[in-house]
Amino acid sequence: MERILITGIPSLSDTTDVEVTVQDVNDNAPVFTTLSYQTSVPEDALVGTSVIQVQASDVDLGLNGRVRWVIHSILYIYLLKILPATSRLIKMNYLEIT
Ligand SMILES: [Ca+2]
Ligand SMILES: [Ca+2]
Repeated sequence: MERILITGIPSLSDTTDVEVTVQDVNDNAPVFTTLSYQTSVPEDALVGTSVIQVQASDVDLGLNGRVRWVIHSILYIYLLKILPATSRLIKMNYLEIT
């Protein structure tokens, strides 16, 4: 809470209390807890098998601190799916190594 003073001519004045709430802006990028992950999964593992859980944090508040996961690799986009609630990567299709 801040107090504001206003003056005029002739020199009369009054004061009032003003409450200013500073809102968070999305000025921080999410940061992975670990720089890279390495794991393995059998090619005959069932669809839905958990492959790995990744983690990232964002110091912004509320929605600004929410991390959204997207798989960018064309190769893996059909093979793996990331579950937003748990940031867990699961197997979506059968993989075959020839
Ligand atoms: Ca952020
Ligand atoms: Ca912020």
